[in-house]
Amino acid sequence: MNEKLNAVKAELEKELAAVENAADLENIRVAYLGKKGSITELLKGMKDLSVEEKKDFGQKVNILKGEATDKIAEKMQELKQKEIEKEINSMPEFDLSVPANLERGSYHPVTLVQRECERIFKSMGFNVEDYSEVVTDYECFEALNIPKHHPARDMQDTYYLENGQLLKSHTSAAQNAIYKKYKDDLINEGKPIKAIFPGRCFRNEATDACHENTFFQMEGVMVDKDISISNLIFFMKSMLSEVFKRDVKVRLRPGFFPFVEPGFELDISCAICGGEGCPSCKHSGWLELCPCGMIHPEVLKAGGIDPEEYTGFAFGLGLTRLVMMKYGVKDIRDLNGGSLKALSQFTDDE
Ligand code: FA5
Repeated sequence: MNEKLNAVKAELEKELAAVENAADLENIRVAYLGKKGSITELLKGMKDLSVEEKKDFGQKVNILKGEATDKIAEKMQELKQKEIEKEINSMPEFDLSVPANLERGSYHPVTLVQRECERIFKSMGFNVEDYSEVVTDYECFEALNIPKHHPARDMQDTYYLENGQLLKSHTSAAQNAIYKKYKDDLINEGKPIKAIFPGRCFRNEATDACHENTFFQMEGVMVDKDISISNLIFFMKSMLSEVFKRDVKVRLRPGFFPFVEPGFELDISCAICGGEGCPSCKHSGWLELCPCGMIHPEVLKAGGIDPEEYTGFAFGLGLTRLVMMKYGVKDIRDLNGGSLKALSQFTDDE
């Protein structure tokens, strides 16, 4: 048996030294370590040995099996590396002296409108905040007065990660962190909280001319003593007339969101059809653009702010829809389509 073992070992070493590609190496692995492989057969052949011999020989075969496994793995690594090097060497040389023939790129229209909104709000004293796209259930729902199993969650189904976190379905998910970040300045120094936070949002929903599964919103909040709906309307109007550089027709109607009370829907007259009705506005002549309202006392409390002393407004502007209205884009899906021809026509006015 020992001779057989030595012969298997010598044969394996010879074959490993000669093998030149990963496919042949895999065949070798199967031939030695597979179910019917020669090393496996050595183990099977031990049944006729005495107990003492079994102990001694079994140990030797196991050592050989371990060595064979390691050597094959090592060889596989070596062959793969060689294959990568071969591929790199076969690539055509990169000629640095060839003149570049690249056209200048352009900003995505969402970036242009986002920057425009940031500029407008900054000029009115708002901070611009950045927030993660991956958030916790608490940030996205619980801190916004949307407990587990609340029906409002149905409107915002999103993509969940295995660790329980989720891709944020609305920029409101940053509200709690913003309140906590600025509450001390508000309480101790009397500085109002004024912040906007644009961001990418995700929803598990069917797409159409005005709905995407990935889109941008821009949230805004203001908290201080005696903030009222009039402040909210003033800031909304100022922003829209600056973005459109003309008077735009808007309407305010009641809207329900568990994190505001009272809540409103701010719709904009559809700029694609002039209010006549078209697929972009679902034939209503109006497009839901910016829900808003007075921040719910429970949401302020969750952010560490006393609702008896402070009030505030919040809005969630549909940035991608604003882009559609500003530039007359009929189908929201064109904005994520990746067509450079379509996207490069937008230019920075600045
Ligand atoms: C919200 O997301 C609330 N967080 C907004 C809010 C903030 C209310 C603060 C009150 C206070 P809603 O689901 O309606 O609400 O979305 C807000 C806006 O985002 C919509 O008016 C629309 O302009 C845009 N939006 C929503 N879903 C989509 C979508 N699938 N594709 C493109 N835009 C969308």
